[in-house]
Amino acid sequence: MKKLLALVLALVMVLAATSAFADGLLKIGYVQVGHESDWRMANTQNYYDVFTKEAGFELELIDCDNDHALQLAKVREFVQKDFDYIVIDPIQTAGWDDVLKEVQDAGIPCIIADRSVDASADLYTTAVGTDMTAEGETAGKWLAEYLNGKEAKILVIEGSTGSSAAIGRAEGFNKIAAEHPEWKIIDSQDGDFTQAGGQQVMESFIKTYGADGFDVVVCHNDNEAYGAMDAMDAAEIKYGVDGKIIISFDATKEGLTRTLNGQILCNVECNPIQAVIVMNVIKALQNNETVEKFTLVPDEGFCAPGITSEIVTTMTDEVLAGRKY
Ligand code: GZL
Repeated sequence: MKKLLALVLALVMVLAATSAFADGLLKIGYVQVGHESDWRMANTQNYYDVFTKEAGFELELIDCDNDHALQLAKVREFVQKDFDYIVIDPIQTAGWDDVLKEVQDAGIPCIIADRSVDASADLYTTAVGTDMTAEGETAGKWLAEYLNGKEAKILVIEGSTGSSAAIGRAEGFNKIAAEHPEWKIIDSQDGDFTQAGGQQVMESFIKTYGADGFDVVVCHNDNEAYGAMDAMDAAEIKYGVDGKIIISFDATKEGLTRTLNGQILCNVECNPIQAVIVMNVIKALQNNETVEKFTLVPDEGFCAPGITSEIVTTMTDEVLAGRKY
């Protein structure tokens, strides 16, 4: 009888320990922008690949469908669900102070990932992301190198209005454009980082300016560039080395494939593979280590074959083969 009791007791302890271990998973809430682009899907998949139960995490990722108000509401919902960490990729930079204060008052560490917010850095634990302004500058510097003093009429298909990606890329590109009076940015419209948006804006540009009214199209991401190509194909407008100059951002696998084949002449990377960096920041915080207020995710630029550049890497089959997303 005593042996049976001891066995039952041991079993109960093992079960308790097991359930305690299961409760040992770090609960991570990721409030994601949406599913607007290939970049975004790669970023989302990367979080699922990294924040696994085997790695000691329980991830809840919410797709906010590019809706800022919904994003604020979801962060507030997450505060009630006592996550160990809340990660936010902010659709737009403005309007975050109150909700970040609520997260802070709830004692939940908050990481701003990818895009940035117009809020005091005291309101969140740390941030991880790329330098979007530098990305815009890289595009401008490459164009200056490529045009080599030639005049150019430039159209811009912007990313989602109010997003730090659109703001930063415009800021960086315009800084270089200001050094080139021979350039003229004749129009700039929001394509919302989608292929449909890019096509719609390009169609309206073609209607307004005509095939001969522009020389360069700067697209704030690859999906907008694909849409712009769709519109130019329909209007039988050539692009590439002997046509309109298309500049894009993100450098996704498809975007670099179109750079390798000469459709896109310059593609500036914005690396979506950020989850490991965020995980390492979380681990450091778990170990009570001091973390930097901002961790930069490095990126680079690429141009089509046949173009020599000091600013970006010329695409080859090997470069494309080495790309992860
Ligand atoms: C940039 C990221 C942007 C991408 C787009 O860091 O936030 O959002 O450039 C995506 O493709 O939609």
